[in-house]
Amino acid sequence: MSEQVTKKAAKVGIIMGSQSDLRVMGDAAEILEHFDVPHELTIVSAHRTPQRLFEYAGSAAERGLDVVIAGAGGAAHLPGMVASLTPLPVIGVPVKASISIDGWDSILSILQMPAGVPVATVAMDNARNAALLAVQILGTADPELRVKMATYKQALAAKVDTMIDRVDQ
Ligand code: RP5
Repeated sequence: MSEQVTKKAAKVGIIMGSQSDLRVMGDAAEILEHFDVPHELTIVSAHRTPQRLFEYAGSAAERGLDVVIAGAGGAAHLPGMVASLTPLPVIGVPVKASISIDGWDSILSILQMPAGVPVATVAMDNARNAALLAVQILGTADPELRVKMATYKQALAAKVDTMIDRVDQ
């Protein structure tokens, strides 16, 4: 038997503006691994590699991706530019960059998209929520994934039950 492992085609693309965003964006990959969702992760900078951005976003749908998660900090044009170039849903993660004004630069440049080009924006540094939203989007056409999401939510509720047991007197 061949030793070659067949890698499933990615359904979710995780991209970020810089390697420095990985500390945040790595959480998205962890969640997708938990849900067994095939994904890819790479760096695409809107400002430093615009041609790569055009190629990535322009080919995302035909390569089989269903959702793109894009994280960036500062003047964070990456999610919006990707959204302008692909028919796929784009989820934006505002990353608090070290040179930021408390992250408001990232948040507003991702959140305040003009009408017609939506980016689903999650909380600052919350790539985990971006991945959960991606799983929920995929779940609309995948009953098995919906069941996994329901189980995930039950686990969240169970954690609160534990807190209640600890605190209630
Ligand atoms: C943005 O600038 C990146 O998304 C990152 O959040 C920020 C800082 O990038 P580095 O200077 O760390 O490469 O493009």
